[in-house]
Amino acid sequence: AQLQAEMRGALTRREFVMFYQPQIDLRSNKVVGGEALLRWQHPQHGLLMPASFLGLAEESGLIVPINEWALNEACRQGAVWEAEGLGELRIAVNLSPIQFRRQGVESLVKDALRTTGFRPTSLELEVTEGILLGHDEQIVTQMHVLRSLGVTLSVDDFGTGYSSLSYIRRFPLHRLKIDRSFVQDLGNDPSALAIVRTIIDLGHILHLQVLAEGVEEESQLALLRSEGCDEVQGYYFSRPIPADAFATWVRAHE
Ligand code: G
Ligand code: G
Ligand code: MN
Ligand code: NA
Repeated sequence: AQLQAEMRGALTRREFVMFYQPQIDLRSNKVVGGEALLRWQHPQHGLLMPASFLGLAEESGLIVPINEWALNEACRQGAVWEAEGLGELRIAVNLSPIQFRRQGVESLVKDALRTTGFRPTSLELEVTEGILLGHDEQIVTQMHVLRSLGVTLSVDDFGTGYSSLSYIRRFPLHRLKIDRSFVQDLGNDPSALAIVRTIIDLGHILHLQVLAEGVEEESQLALLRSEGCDEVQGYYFSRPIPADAFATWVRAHE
C-alpha cells in the first residue's frame, strides 16, 4: 500500500527511468535494436525492477500513465540516438495487456511518434500471447492500424502462454520472441532444443522473424545460430543498461 501510494507521485517526481538491452542480428553480428525496460529509481529502496511494482501498477490503473510515459521516453531516446548517428536502431517497448485492451492505443502511439519525431518503422511494440488469445476483433483492428503506421509488433515470452497457435495467423505480427526459459535449458534438456527449433521453423514458415531471449552462454548462442534463429538478446551480450551506457555499448560493438 505504501509503495502504491508512492507510485502515484513517482511520475511527476521523475523517478522512472528506461534501461535498454541490445538485440543482435545473428547474420551480421550487428546491434539492430534494443528492448526498453522500465525501472523505478526509488528514493529509499534504490533501483526497483518491474517485477516488484508492475503488479501494483496494474491493479491501481497507474500502469496506463506509466506506460504512456515509458513509450514516449523510449521514442524520445530513439529519436535522439538517430539524430546522433547511432544508426537505425529499432526500439522495442512492452505494452501491458491493459493498455492494449483500452481503446485508443493507436492514438497513444501516434502521439508518441509525432511529439518525438521518432521513425515509426523503428518502433516495435511487444505484446504477450495473452493479448492475442481473446480473438478480439477490436485488437486485430488496432494492430492493423499500428501496422499501417509502420510500427512492428512482436510476441513476447513466446511459448509460455496457452498454446493456441491459431491466433498467430490472425494478427499482423513481425516477430516471435522465444521465452528465455527455453533458451536457458538448451544445453541440458533435449525437449528445450526441440521447442526452440519448432518455434524458429514455425516463425519462418509464417514469414516471421525469430528472436531468442535470455542468451547467457556461448553454447546457447552457437545452437541458436545453427538452428537459424535471426536475432538474440541476453546477458551474454549485455544486461539492460541505462541509455548512455547503451549508446557507448553500441559504439564499442561496431
Ligand atoms: O528487466 P526485467 O526485470 O526488466 O523486466 C521484467 C518484465 O517487466 C518484462 O518482461 C516486461 O514484461 C515487463 N516490463 C518491463 N518494462 C515494461 C514497460 O515499460 N511496460 C510494461 N507494461 N511492462 C514492462
Ligand atoms: O519483456 P520481458 O519478459 O521479456 O523482459 C525481459 C526480461 O528478461 C527482463 O527482466 C530482463 O532483465 C531479463 N533478461 C534479459 N536477458 C536475460 C538473460 O540473459 N538472463 C536472464 N536470467 N534474464 C534476462
Ligand atoms: Mn519484452
Ligand atoms: Na520475455
